[in-house]
Amino acid sequence: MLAPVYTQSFQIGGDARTPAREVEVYATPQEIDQLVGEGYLVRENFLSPEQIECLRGAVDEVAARERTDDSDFMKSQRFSGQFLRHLFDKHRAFWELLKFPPTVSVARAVLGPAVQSRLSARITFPDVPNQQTQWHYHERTIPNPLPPLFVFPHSLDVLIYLDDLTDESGPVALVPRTHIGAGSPLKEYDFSEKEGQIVLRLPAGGGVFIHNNLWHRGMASGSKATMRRMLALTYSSCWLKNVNDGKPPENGLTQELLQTGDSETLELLGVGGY
Ligand SMILES: O=C(O)CCC(=O)C(=O)O
Ligand SMILES: [Fe+2]
Repeated sequence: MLAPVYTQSFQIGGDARTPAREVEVYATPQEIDQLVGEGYLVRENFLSPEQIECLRGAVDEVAARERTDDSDFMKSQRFSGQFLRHLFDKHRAFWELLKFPPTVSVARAVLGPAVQSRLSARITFPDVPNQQTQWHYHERTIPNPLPPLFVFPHSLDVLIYLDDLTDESGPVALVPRTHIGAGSPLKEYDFSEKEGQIVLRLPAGGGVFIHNNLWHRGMASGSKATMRRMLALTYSSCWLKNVNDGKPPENGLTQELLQTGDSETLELLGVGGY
């Protein structure tokens, strides 16, 4: 299993009266450099078999609850599959990932110690071929021309796969280094092969960290598609707006955590830390 490799100490605001924050980083300094420079870092073993089972059950439960007869999740050409949002609010099993050291420590190493997170999922289904997403990146906020004091929206997604990522279920593709600078805009309905693209096939429980501006796409499932459940765990500095598609549920489960959680929990939920 993954383990901490080194400790990074952060003194905030140069104020020695505030205790430094120590982060036990679950990656080597070389891996951190690769994530920052190339825009991605692969992990084959985020989760144990027990954790995979538990998270699959939670995804299935929420997916069944949200599926309706008029669900249009198979109809989108650009992003097919069923998308689930605000998952910390929808099932307690996901709380396992709220303070998950193998991911949050890496997020803190590259973004700073005060990060917030959110959790989404994408599910594609057995026996439905050609489920895929177009090329895209997540923080589509960079103006052209670039204003001189523009703050780059650095954030990090951890794509965690609860099923094997194969040619049948649909690998994930990414283009290293496309997260740097303003990049060139991608067009809608772009499924083309990109120069330098990397195609990842991974065992269940593995995944990949990506910078949120990295070009990536979920590739098409094959003619005998198998179940494919992906979790997207997103981290950003806690002072950046924590935007999630879709409305949060009324009386979501995190209401309880907001009442009882410690300061780290509140920070991870986007309350405090700034
Ligand atoms: O399913 C995948 O592998 C990637 C999906 C994706 O990029 C997304 O949902 O934003
Ligand atoms: Fe994506």
